[in-house]
Amino acid sequence: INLQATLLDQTIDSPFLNASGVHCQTQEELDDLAQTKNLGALVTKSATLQVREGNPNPRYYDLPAGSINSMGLPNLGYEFYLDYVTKADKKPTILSVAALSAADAITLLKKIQASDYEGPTELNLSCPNIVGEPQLAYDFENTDKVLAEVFSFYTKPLGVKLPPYFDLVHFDKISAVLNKYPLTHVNTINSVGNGLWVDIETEQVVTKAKGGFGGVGGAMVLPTALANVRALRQRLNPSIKIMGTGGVTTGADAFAHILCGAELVSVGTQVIKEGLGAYDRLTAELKEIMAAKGYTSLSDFRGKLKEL
Ligand code: RRO
Repeated sequence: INLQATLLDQTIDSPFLNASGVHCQTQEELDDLAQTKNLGALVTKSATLQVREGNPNPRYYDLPAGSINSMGLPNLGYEFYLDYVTKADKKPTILSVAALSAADAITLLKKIQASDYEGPTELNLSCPNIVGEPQLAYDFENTDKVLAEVFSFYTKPLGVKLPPYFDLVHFDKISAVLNKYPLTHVNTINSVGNGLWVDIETEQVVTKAKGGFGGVGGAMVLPTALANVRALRQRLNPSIKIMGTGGVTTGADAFAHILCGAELVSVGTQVIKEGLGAYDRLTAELKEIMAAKGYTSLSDFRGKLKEL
């Protein structure tokens, strides 16, 4: 059994990625990822033009079946991450950049276009935790405008990170926009934005910023993640690969993402809870399912979900 997958034109030995934001903010964390077995590629924390401290603590909270976060885009600034990915040679790496505003996105991508970096970049159109800023990809017209401007000058490999959609019409609309552009990939889903958790004992919310509203991840978002991978795979040009993110806690969950059409599978909340060893367990579990079914490669079942 081999778990080979591709990232752009590179063959990688495992379909597993970290989810952006998880264990990828500092040099030390990135070095840990670079040395993690059974992690096929890594993605950096979404970067902004300037260094950001992020939202006040508490800003991450474990839930019984997932997590809620209101990190607020803490990061070391794009120059640090651009330098890291340009030098990185241990593992294929994706540079994530966050569009706090349309103008920022353009400025950031112009800097990447002008740099020596030729690898994949992912434009995060879906951070739910910036005070006063909506998630850009819920505004289809504005997303179209930003991408039109981006691709008027950008010629390097570029994908986008999307928020979850919940209506089939919305899948149609975002796909019609994305299909106009030479995107390498779409990463779906970001956390389910603006959830809320209540601590019964203290009668309080559990994260500080935005009155406790935050992005929900982990097991409880798996059906939403699978729906987004499937619905987008059915609508996007075949040249746009799908990176499946959301709700993966077992090898079976990763198998389901790939069956829905994911090329790569990212793991976030579960890695926070279990540590980087999670990738070894997930890999063993995925291989066990494939062996039982007689599959020897991911392409034997990728996208082949059956309907009733
Ligand atoms: O930093 C965050 O608060 C954050 C980001 Br940028 C994102 O894209 N998704 C998320 O759940 N948290």
